Amino acid sequence: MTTTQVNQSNAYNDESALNDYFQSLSKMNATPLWTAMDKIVPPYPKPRAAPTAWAYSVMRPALMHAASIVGAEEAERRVLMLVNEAIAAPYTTDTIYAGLQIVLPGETAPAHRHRAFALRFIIEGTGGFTAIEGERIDMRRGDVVLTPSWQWHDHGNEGSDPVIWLDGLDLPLWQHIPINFVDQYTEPRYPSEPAPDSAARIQWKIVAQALDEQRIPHAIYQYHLPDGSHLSKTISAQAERVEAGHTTTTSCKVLSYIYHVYSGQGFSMIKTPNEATAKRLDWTEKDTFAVPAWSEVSHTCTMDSGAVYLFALNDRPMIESLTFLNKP
Ligand code: 1HN
Repeated sequence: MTTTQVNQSNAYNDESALNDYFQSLSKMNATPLWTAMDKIVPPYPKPRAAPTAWAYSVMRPALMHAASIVGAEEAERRVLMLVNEAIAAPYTTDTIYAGLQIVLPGETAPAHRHRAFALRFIIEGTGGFTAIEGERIDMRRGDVVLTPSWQWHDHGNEGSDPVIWLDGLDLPLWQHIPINFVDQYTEPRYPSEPAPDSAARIQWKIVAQALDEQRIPHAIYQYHLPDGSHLSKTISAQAERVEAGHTTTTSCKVLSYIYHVYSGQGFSMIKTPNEATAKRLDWTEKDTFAVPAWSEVSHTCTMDSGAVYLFALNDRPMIESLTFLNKP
């Protein structure tokens, strides 16, 4: 036996020799793959996110509190980030960030632009607007307003009540691909003209109509741009209608979602690949909840009459462009 062979077998039997070896590796900026393989390539998908819910009855007073301690202009964006209970900000799911933003009457959230894509779902208030690259777009409840990458945008409120909306951004992606940054405009507002027909706004009435035309207990509508493409290359959105008393068929998609309840009441059962049992999240109008990737999900409308209308951000464009929308 050569000296090299003896040393090799000793190294595998003697724990302290193994530790010495691992320590010597760390000085080389190296580490064994074989002790970390199952973490790096797990035997089943392992989203870090957990099902998490944010009740509007809790979040709205917290937003009003924020509005009492910092101005919109001073804050740049006065937002409460929705932090997944299992991952630090800016992760609401592993791939999607969401936050709740408030602008008081007379305030301006100043003009800036960034690489990240944003879309907003308007929750309450009248008189709010977003100016996007010179187009001034009114924000009305249920509407979606898009802010494509690198377009100047500022927000204002010319009404008499607070305007509150849900922001959805592709921020998690840019934690891994660090090419997102912000550019501040020289003035608080970028010059803009009213643009009532802007393609950057998708009105709720169009979406609700598309859902109601599907005469089935569980209707789904995928938001799209006029050319049929997703709302961005990274994140997009869908809306769903669930009839009174109905529970949707449990389905398990590759995607992750951030749901927002436009109207109605009910609950969702969400079983992530990490848990043996499903978690029940109860929700009502204006609540928000996160659904991790690869989760088994059903939604139940608990109302006696009418239907629940759900809005959801999703990461469909990213996953689809990687060709992994369907499971193997
Ligand atoms: C942003 O620009 C807005 O324009 C909201 O309203 C949230 C979170 C991170 C980075 C930029 C907005 C944001 C953001």
